[in-house]
Amino acid sequence: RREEEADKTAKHEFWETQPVPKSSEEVKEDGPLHPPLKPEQVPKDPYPLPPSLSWCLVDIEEEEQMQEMHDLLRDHYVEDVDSKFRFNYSTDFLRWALLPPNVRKDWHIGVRDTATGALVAFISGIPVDVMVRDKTITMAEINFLCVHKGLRSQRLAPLLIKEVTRHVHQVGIFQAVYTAGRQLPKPVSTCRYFHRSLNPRKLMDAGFSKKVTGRELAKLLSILRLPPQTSTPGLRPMRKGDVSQVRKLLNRYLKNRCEVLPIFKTDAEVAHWFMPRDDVIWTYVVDDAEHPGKLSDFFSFYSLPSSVLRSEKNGSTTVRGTIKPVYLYYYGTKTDYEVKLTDEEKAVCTGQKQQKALAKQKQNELIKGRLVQLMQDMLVLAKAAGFDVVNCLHMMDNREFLEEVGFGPGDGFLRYYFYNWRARAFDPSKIGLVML
Ligand code: NHW
Repeated sequence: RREEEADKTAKHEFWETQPVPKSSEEVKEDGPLHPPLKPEQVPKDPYPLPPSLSWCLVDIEEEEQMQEMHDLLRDHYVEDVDSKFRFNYSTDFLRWALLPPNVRKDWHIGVRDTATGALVAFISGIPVDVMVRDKTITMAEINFLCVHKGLRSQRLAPLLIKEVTRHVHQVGIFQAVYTAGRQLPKPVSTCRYFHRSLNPRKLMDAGFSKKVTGRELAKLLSILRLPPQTSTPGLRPMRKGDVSQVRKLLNRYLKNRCEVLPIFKTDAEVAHWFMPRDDVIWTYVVDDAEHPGKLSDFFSFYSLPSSVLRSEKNGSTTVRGTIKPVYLYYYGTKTDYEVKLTDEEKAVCTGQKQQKALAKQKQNELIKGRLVQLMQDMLVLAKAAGFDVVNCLHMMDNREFLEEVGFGPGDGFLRYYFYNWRARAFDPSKIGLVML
């Protein structure tokens, strides 16, 4: 809140020139800030860079270029406020995140040092259909904006953003979605990070969680203890033959529960985003014992390690280890299908409105119970796979199970933004789009 208030009067030399609402604006209606541009209104040439720097496309299907991009992010991407941790995305993860079936390879944009050829900055986008309340909009999902530490505060980020915007405009797309930890004009939602520790001792040693010893530690270890095996009958890893059912389950669940959600139009997209990949993404389905082959639920999580940093006397940082978190990705359950009221309930609750409210309440209770069970199993699987902590945001239906399965609130927040789309604010539980 403090950051939001401060931002109302902050000066944003760049963002003030962009089609986003001002931080002080009270958004009352959804809609674009500017209409689609005509092809001749989209600049043909790249934005000028200082002569020491040059634009390039980064072809991440080429092993060497992928490695360069990976190394740039490994050494210069997102850190926490105290510079204790830095995301360390694997090359397999980046391939997953940036090469979906509908990839636009000219949205993988880099900046090189003209003299040495070294990659010093990057920004990327992937196309995504996002439903925002009742509208489905084709957008660019922008991610992995990164400038080498030696080139910070030189207004390179605005150039990267304008350049990717130009490429996106060229194919007739005029909206984007992005997230950032920091406050900018103007978030449509602010979600808090929650953490569920699986390996408390390691997290304490790494400085990720508060150190406790003796009795307190024993108590914590006992609270966090997990059963050795999962408990949901029919739970198994997702297979190729599950793709189309997962697609229907997921689209339906998100539409029913959220107001900002991706639409998975094809099986190919679902196969890309959900089929298990070693050390990247895990998806489990529940193969209903009563109707074999009919899936009733699924959930997924992905691995994103963080380097543990040590600050040196000269102000630089070195890596002193790695923590292995998984992040909750999407899930869906059929538990929300047709909630029927009993005759007794109907007799007590006669008005149509009241009955609808009661049905909704029953639905929420059912979903909550089911999610608690599924997420407990997710923790068991993540622990068995050797992970240290499960992270997620306070979004979708997550608040229904966070406390029950031992998540606690963290210090971090993730803010959701649209470019050229004004939207009234969303409660975090209405956000159904997970950004990697
Ligand atoms: S958020 C992760 C961003 N990356 C990092 O935090 C990595 C570490 N930091 C850096 O590499 C996920 C640099 O600090 C960066 C800024 C590059 C962040 N989003 O060059 P200057 C994403 O990737 C504004 C948006 O001097 P710098 C999403 C800042 O407010 N704007 O700063 C990315 C200021 O503008 P202002 C950000 O520190 C979404 C200006 O940049 C920002 O050397 C991008 C300063 O530039 C951020 N995270 O480099 C938007 N961080 O107006 C996409 C700073 O306040 C928009 N700034 O003066 C949509 C485009 C497509 C549209 C299609 C229709």
